[in-house]
Amino acid sequence: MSESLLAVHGDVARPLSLTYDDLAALSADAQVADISRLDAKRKGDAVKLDAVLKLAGVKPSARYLTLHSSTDDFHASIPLEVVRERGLLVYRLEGEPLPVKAGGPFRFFIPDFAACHTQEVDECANVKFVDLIELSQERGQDNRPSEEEEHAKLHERQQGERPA
Ligand SMILES: Nc1nc2c(c(=O)[nH]1)N[C@H]1C(S)=C(S)[C@@H](COP(=O)(O)O)O[C@H]1N2
Ligand SMILES: [Mo]
Repeated sequence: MSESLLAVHGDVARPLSLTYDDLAALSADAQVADISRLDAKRKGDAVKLDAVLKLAGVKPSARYLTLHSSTDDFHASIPLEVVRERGLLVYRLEGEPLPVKAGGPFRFFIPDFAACHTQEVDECANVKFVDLIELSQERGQDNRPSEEEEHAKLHERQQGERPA
């Protein structure tokens, strides 16, 4: 059991606060088992972002989706339309909540991301430890590193954090 919550706020009809059990209880067509089938370097089970957005009832006014991690104050804001269909939320590994070292308890994942900071939706937008998904009309908070050097430092730090 995990007490961690994934909130969905902003331009939605029904603000949500989801647990591991809530995601696990979503219907079979919302589930994407074993994401290593999509990317050999990734592990775990996910739910479709779209299923969560439908649950929340995203308003037509929403144009941006912002992924917030208060754990390390990391944020990425991306146009909703480009991730609505293909975005995933990884939440389970081997029948347990996704561990922090794998970016859990909730990790955003876009299977076919572009290289780091090349586009609005790049690998850097695969936000780990997501605790809030915010829908808005305008672009939200985004502190993905824009400078090559700053970005290289962030990657170095993350290498250290990654499991051996
Ligand atoms: N919370 C959080 N998520 C994050 C980051 C971060 O520093 N904090 N770094 C991003 C960047 S820059 C990249 S390239 C990917 C790297 O994911 P990986 O370590 O699983 O390869 O995570 C992204 N998600
Ligand atoms: Mo990155």
